Amino acid sequence: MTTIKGPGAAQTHDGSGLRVAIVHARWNTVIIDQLVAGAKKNLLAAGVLEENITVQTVPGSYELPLAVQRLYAASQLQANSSAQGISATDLLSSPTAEVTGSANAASPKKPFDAIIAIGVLIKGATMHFEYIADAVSHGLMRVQLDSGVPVIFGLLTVLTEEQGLERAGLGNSGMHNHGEDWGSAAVELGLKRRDWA
Ligand code: DLZ
Repeated sequence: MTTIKGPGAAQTHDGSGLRVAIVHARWNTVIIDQLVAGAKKNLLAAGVLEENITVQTVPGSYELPLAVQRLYAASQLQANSSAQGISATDLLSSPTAEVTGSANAASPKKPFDAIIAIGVLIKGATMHFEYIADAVSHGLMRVQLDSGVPVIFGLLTVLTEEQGLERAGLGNSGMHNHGEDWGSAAVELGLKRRDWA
């Protein structure tokens, strides 16, 4: 079945000069892993260097806004710091932080050009879903507007597991992996934000 819904024709952008973070929740890991892989795939396809992609996890989606805010602040501090070798983990002072990629590298790094926040909320029997979805949506928008860094909204708010699997490209309907769109959006916004500075 054809549909008019979607991000439109793919655009080509050169992401080779960009530094991007992916922050993802660990709830609903099967779906999350696929979304993260899709985002990373399109970042790499646009030329973003593997070493310039940082992946960090948080327990659940509710933790995403703070993690995005602190990660971006840490990357700014890191860029401004004359003390080379200060790690993002040190700056975040987070006992549970798990940083992969080059956020720990001793070489100076520029602040992130975009951050992709990925979570999967699946509606349950209580009001948890509504409260978390609302708080995270507003929180991520607030971080984006307060900081000026593009925060890509990779929060799936689905009613069933099947809906989540479909949107990660794991269903039977042929729906594509939405994580890929988020990777592309991060590159486009990371570049356009420079033009809009
Ligand atoms: C508690 C909770 C529930 C019920 N469902 C989800 C979910 O579907 N997706 C998700 O990312 N996180 C969920 N969480 C965990 C919260 O986001 C959060 O991690 C905890 O409430 C601790 O703050």
